[in-house]
Amino acid sequence: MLSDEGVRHNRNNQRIEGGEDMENSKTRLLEKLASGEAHVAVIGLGYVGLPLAVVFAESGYRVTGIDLDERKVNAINCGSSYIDDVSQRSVQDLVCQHKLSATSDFSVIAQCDAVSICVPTPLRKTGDPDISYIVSVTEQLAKYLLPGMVVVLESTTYPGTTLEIVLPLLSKSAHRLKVGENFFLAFSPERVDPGRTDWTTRTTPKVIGGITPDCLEVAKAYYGRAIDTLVPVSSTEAAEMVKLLENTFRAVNIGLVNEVLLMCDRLGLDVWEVIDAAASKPFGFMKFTPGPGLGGHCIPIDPLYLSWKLRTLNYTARFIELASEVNTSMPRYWAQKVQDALNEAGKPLKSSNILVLGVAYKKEVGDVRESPALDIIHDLAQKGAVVQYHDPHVATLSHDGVEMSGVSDLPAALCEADCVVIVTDHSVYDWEEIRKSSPLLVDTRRALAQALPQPNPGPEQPQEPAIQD
Ligand code: SAJ
Repeated sequence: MLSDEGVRHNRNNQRIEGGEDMENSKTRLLEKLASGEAHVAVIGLGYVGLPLAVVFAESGYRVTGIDLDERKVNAINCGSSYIDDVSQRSVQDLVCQHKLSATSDFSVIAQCDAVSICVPTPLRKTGDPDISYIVSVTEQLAKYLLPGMVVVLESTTYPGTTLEIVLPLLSKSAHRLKVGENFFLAFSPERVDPGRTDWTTRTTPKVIGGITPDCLEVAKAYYGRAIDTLVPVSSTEAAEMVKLLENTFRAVNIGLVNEVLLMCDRLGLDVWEVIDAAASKPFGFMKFTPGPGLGGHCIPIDPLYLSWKLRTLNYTARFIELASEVNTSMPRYWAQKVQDALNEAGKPLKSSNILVLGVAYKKEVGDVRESPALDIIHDLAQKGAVVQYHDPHVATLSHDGVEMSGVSDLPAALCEADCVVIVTDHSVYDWEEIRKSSPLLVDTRRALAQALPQPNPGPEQPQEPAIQD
């Protein structure tokens, strides 16, 4: 966070003109936020932006969502939600009450008091951060930014983005803006966990850091109306780092538990038994589970934003890079398990019918971004297997230029498969039925443990083989 001196220094870097009455800018903005009469813009209406727009509108603000995807804009203006975690009813009611609308026209920002930016931060093909969405949206925003406004960046990014990239772009505005004086800038990372219902956008504590103390004060007033618990930190860089720690923590621990699986495989131990027993420790242990690899557009990617930033500072973030190496090796491990299972059954992988159960990156969602299932399908197909998939949440998918449609007749597909590989353990699956119908099974999630307990077959009865892992 820039101190007051920093702001004065910052001011010297900016053209100064007969200034807006600074104190008034802040006071008037705080009054609008407190009364709920503020008009808010949310840029980016995906799984983060739409829930945020809804919770802002429900708190009393008038909200205009901005997105370049006309389908999203039209859906919202028709009172329809395209995000599973946002009910149709909530969008419909808010649109009818004129508390929520959407547009692809950035000029609406000139009528707003507050703006939140919720755009993607993917990786480039080189593996480096791609903040082009943040830059392009900020350049648009700068055209319409006026004194007396607050801007909050939510997109997960490396420490320094808000201060070093967003602030200079916004300061190019024609309106002699002075951060912390007549406009306010903060960073507040999103913590949306798709599919989760126990913690929502409103109830999940939200970290927030400002460029200056006044920026933090205004951003807290902006978010405090809609979010139950705010967690203020000393700067935007600290807030950016908090988010990366959260997701790096997950990626590294998932990498560790995947390596424990590889170890147990070589030791002839049941990794699930080991983890379940370790999880009985009431303190000092947090359970993570091995699986097919690391999917989603956050956990596999966010830590690489941090390791990239540290490389620019001549530091190698070894845990991040090692975890990424282990996690990205898991699809190949499981494809080999399928080949081994078929081999045990005297069948070549080549030309065998493989059914992949679940292709979403985790259960109960329909998102296939970075899903390890795609790599497993790719590996098996490359070895000559005939691969189909079933996923109740994913009707079609395209990967490596290959378009696939999920099978619709699951019972038939189970019987026709030479091997079934469980990749995503959606709750809707009848695991007992799958266990009984599949000639050969590879279970990357220990989903079959959810099958009904088998009646005790009595002494000396052979257990049906279900290849676990
Ligand atoms: N996974 C494992 N083993 C585990 C946990 C997860 O293999 O023990 C896998 C999952 O199958 C999935 C990937 O890791 O492929 C990511 O899992 P996730 O539950 O972290 O899923 P995300 O990326 O949808 O959500 C996370 C959020 N998750 C939780 O906090 C539980 C949260 O960290 C962020 O809000 C969100 O990413 C984000 O947007 O950053």
